[in-house]
Amino acid sequence: MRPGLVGEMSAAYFTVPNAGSDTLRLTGVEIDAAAHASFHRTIDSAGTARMVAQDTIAIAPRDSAVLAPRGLHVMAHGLRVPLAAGDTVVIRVFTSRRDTLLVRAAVRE
Ligand SMILES: [Cu+2]
Repeated sequence: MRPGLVGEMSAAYFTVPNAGSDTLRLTGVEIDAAAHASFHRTIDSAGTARMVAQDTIAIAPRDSAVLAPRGLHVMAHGLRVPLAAGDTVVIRVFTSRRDTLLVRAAVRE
């Protein structure tokens, strides 16, 4: 997760594997340290990178969703606390299996 000051935006990147035999859908995301969080996708339109919101992320069986700079990511809006390198942030990801994945993300540049 990227560092940021109170009120700023930040982004988080991680990989979610789907070890199951059905498609796994990531249906939402929450971060206590941010007022709002959502999935975003970076698209390249005429040479300009632009981000669009994405409601769900589908992961095929035995595939992984890779959230990485310039691709899919979690956008955190309105940080409630400052995030500095070395901090750890807990991210809750909701899934179509009705369970919640806990991601412990290290803050770094
Ligand atoms: Cu974004």
